[in-house]
Amino acid sequence: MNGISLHDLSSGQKASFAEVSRGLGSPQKELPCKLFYDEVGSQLFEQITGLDEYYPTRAELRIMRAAGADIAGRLGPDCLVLEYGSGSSVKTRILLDHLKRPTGYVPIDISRELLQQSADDLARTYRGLRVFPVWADYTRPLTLPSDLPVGKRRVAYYPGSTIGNFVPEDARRFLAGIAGVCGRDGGLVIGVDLKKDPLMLHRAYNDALGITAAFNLNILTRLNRELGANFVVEQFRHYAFYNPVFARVEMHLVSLSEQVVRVGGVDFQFERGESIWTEASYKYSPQEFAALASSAGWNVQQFWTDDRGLFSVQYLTVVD
Ligand code: AVI
Repeated sequence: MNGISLHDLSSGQKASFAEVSRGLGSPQKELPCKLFYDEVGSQLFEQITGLDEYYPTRAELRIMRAAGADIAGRLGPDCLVLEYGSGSSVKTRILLDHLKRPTGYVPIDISRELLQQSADDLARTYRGLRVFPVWADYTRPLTLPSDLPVGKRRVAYYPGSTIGNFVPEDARRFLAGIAGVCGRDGGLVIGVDLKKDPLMLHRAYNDALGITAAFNLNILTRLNRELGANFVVEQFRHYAFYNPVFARVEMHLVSLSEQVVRVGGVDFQFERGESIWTEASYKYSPQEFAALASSAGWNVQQFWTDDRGLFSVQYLTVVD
């Protein structure tokens, strides 16, 4: 069975040599974190979400279970739900379980396999729900399918604190873009990870089983496969730490030796100890996030948190 057909805005979604060579050619070498999510990386991320140390997914699920009915009540009946970075859509089910007559569900994701599977699963579970999966890099401006049903209002769902993976200025631009897509009366339900004990953060990104390390290092394997690079993965070390000055966890891949790596026919020199910065994961206080949202055209209407105050789910509306 082929399943629901995907709206393909992905251009094949291979790593872009231009983007990669720009990143590796910078004084602080860097790679975009969206490159984590090939098939293997997406599976590793799913494993991360179940790790003892990785508290965000469990905390967010707890909040969604406790507040799902309240959230759905605020969104109201007959809305069109757009989900950015839908992944395996586990939290979405909680929302859909409570929503009244959603006119459609539009999951948007960079990982083709996960998107196809979750779109098919959701359509099977929620009979009558119209599902319009869009395979795309949602961090870029995208034109949604023109045949989406018109609901009473458009609401976006952006769980997982993936907003933390943007530097604040890009986060502002991205949130403003969602406000434009949702339009007047639009709503946004967003998961936002909160500032906390740095040791807890450290453990969350340095798990004992080494799954986060494998997730980080997989980016090199991907470049070897897709861009004909010759990274020797064992010559790099996963290194993640919380930087309280910028309130972000930084993930790096540190070169264990002086070496030259060829990517798409171009040589890149690495000193021993030099790093490639692969991800930033910003943590916010409630006030800081409200200020960011407001600068992007959103008002925070409601804020839910778990009993330990680790994570938040927030309901925002477009400023009139
Ligand atoms: C997807 N994103 C919110 C995760 C995070 O926590 O920043 C990605 C991740 N990186 C390492 N572990 C999980």
